[in-house]
Amino acid sequence: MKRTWWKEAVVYQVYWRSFLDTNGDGYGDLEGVRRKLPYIKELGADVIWLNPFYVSPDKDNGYDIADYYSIMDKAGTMEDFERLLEEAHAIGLKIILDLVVNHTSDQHPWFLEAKTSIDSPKRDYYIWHDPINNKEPNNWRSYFAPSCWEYEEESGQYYYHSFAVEQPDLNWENEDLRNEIYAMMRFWLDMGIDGFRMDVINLLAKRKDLSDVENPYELSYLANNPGIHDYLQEMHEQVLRHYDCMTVGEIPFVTPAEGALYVDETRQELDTLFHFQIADEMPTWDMLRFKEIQREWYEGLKGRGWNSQFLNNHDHTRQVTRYGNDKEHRIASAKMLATLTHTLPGMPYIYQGEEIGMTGVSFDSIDDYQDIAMRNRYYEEVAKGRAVDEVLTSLQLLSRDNSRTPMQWNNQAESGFTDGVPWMTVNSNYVELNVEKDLRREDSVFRYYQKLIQLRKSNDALVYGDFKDLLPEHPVVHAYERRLYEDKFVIVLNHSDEDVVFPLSLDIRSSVLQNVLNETDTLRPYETRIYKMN
Ligand code: TEU
Ligand code: CA
Repeated sequence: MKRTWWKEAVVYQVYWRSFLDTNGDGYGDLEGVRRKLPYIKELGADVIWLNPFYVSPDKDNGYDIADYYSIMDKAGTMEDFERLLEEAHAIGLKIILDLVVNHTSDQHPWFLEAKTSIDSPKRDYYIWHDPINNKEPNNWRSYFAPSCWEYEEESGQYYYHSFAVEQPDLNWENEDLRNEIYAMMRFWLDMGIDGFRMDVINLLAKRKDLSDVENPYELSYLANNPGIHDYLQEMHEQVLRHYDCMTVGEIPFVTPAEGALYVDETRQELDTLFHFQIADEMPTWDMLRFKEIQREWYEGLKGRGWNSQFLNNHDHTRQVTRYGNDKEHRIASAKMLATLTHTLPGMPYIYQGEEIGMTGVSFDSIDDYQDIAMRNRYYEEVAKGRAVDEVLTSLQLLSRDNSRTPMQWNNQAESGFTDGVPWMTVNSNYVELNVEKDLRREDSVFRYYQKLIQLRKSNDALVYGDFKDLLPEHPVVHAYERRLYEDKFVIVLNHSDEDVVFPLSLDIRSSVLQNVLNETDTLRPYETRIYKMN
């Protein structure tokens, strides 16, 4: 496929509010990101994705935007952002921003105006419906609430929200609204940003048939509705094609066939996507399913469009906790998972802290959890009469707060994240698990990431090479090759707590990168080897 800078890039996701606090208010900030640019550069990343920092009541940590053109106080000022962007560019790092245009905050001036009367010109920027039989129009749930309809007293109508009540969905059928969004995108692109990560971008078009669904919990009816590709093609035509930028769409509920419609290069919509087949279908590791998902996406996008690889982010529990073994084999399994995201086909994404193998948390009380998704669900279930302990335990493993605890920089107070009181409790393992320690050790997770990234950068086969699963049926070993012309790599890894016999015949002592010191024909727990075959 055609070469582009972004296909070769590694993205580092910065959840800035948990990254580095420089003014003692307990929240990370843009100035903190700026100070750590050399760190991100040293790791080897090329692009930084910043989670939303726009003015927001912060009910959903910035995903409820009240002003697309200014920066919230917690994050800093526009000057801070301009300085960050300039210094990033000066050292060869690009920055992409979160584009959240499926919904706004209920405090956005558009919504405040829309609420005032049915005749307000902004009314149609949102989605309204009369009650049916004196209640919600149907049984659809939202991501964060029992219904996607919220009653608005003054007008006697319901408004539609795919997420929290405080996040009303925008009406993309309205042309004025679409033009406002395109203008806003141009504003940031003209400032020099390098692209967008597009929040739930496949939710923009809404289902027209309002009948009840059989299983409201399954939520896929919120996404991929007719009209979505028209909006994305228009957005490309109006905005994206005029800039040298990259776009990655957050696209839940897609199979490879549907995913290809978003990223097929001839269709002029998005560059790449996050699909959630792993995150949503694998609460814990499932090797055969994982292999199948990788094969299907490779085949589905082959020669057409570009995938992304990630195993965690700010919404999904840290990968070493969810998919590795964060107790006996934390370091080996963190390196093994890294190898997967950096050598399978697609752009690798690193979520801050992953590069030192940070782990998830389980707090004892709901009061320590901040995540609106978890809190709303907790209170909904408790109200049904379920025992509080049982509800808490059932929500812990997948709570979004698992990945939102502050970055662990060193073993000083609050892990060096803040001089004040952190907005969210620091994981108590920071004394042993922190950046400073990893930087001192040659065999650390951080050093392994560096080597992995360098290996990928110096070998096009790991970026553009064909993919072949060598052991589709093996329950714990994943072995696959990446081949570009005469260059071939074989990656072999053992995803288990037990030793296994090395299952391929090749010169086992010639690996170019390995996460465990071992040259025998037995793979140790989580052992991973990369071989270059010529
Ligand atoms: O997340 C949307 C979301 O919840 C899903 O994409 C989910 O991760 C997926 O279906 C897999 O389970 C985005 C943001 O990342 C999140 O932080 C926001 O809360 C949400 O949109 C609303 O803006
Ligand atoms: Ca701060």
